[in-house]
Amino acid sequence: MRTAPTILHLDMDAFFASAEQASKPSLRGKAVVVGGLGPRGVVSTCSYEARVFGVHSAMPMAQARRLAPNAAYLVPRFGLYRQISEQVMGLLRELSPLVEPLSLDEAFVDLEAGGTAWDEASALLAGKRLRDDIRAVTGLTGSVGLAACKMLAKIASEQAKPDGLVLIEPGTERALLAPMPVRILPGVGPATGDHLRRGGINTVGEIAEAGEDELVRLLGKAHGLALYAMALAHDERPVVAERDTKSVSVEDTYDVDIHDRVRVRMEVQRLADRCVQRLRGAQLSGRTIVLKVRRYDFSTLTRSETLRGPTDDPAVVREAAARLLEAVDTTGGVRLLGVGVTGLADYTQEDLFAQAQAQAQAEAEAQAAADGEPEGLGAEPVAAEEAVEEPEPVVERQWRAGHDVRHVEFGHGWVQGSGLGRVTVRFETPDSAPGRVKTFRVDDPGLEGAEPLPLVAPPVGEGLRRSPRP
Ligand code: DCP
Ligand code: MG
Repeated sequence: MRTAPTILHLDMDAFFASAEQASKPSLRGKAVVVGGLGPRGVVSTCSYEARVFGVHSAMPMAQARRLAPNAAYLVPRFGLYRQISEQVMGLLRELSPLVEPLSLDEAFVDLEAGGTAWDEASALLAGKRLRDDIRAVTGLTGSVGLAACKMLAKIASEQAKPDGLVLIEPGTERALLAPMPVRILPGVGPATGDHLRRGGINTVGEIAEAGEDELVRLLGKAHGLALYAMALAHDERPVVAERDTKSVSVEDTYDVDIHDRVRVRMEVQRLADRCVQRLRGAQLSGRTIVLKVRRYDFSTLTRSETLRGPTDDPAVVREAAARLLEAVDTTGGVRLLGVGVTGLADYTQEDLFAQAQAQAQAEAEAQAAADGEPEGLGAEPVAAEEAVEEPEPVVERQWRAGHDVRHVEFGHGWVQGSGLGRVTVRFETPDSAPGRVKTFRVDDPGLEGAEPLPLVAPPVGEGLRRSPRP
């Protein structure tokens, strides 16, 4: 393990709810709950003001309403959150090429690999600057943990919440972990936690005391050894750059084994095309092409080829897949074929028209996936987080709580609520004072839907608000 606290973990504070508060001045300092508002809706997250009442992520919305009846209830606006996430991830990539996002609002960064930090003082400085920059660029706060390994960097950012920074000095890890509940360790969910408790182990220190053999006896070899190592603060997991471990892929299983070599080739071409469609839909490109073949006897082979640079060109993927197939013996027949692309990179598309098309494609793919199209080779579902957004009751479909609107006379605002043929709008913008509320008929011709406004007005001179670099 490294000797300097140069692994950084960032986690934005109450992410969706903070974005809503930044967007809507009247909600700042108030209880805000974001999630599905339909009958089976669950809480995505809530502001710290709402957490005081016991509301938390994944709680049924009905329960949240009982606990915090006066909170503002809003549906998520994923487009806005994704934009903010991209800004934040951009700032992280300025620190190091080794950035490992875990979700829209959370990532590890290897500061040492980026040459940004090499000891405690430089790591602390980088962490402080990052927090300032995030605030300047997005208007939101994020908490930062710094430590010599991933596990502790994440624990540190948890301790730093909200709006703080915690650095764990190398050498102090075991003492720090010892009194903590076992659930703090990665890989300890409710089931493992219960299991350990029945074995008389409640804290991380007790895992260390129990010893390796006892852990293996309780949890089996792989899990036991891994957990014992974590309890001793041994965590050598590297920060893995974005998407390196993920893939986009498609596969088909055939009812009848395919014997005809020409037909096999055709199927592989078809799968390559579908894979590229999916890749483009997710606005990605990748360097490694993977072919998967399951033969008549269930023996399964994967073959891969890594290109010089990332591609999303159907011809390139088709050719690579065909080359890989040439090296595979299919006499006897195949029952499954798959084509995948890994080593993914963000795909930047200048052409707005193509971008719109890619978006439509991603939506179609997500729809197809939802309709039960088979997913292959552990494919990442495109826009999975969209699934949280559920259909609203009919009256609210047009005027969804929390979404932006524009009125010809009163300007920009957001839907505070609707029902009984009326819609209530609060007219305010991210940089205005808290605004006034007005009620309209749902079919008011002066009212229309609008795009979210940026939370921070774009700087006049680029970088003016960012912290100075030496
Ligand atoms: N999220 C979700 N459903 C969950 C958990 C989270 O939709 N069950 C979404 C909403 C969160 C975002 O992911 O805003 C980030 O999740 P976090 O766990 O980081 O929670 P928050 O950022 O909201 O709060 P915290 O300050 O505790 O990090
Ligand atoms: Mg968070």
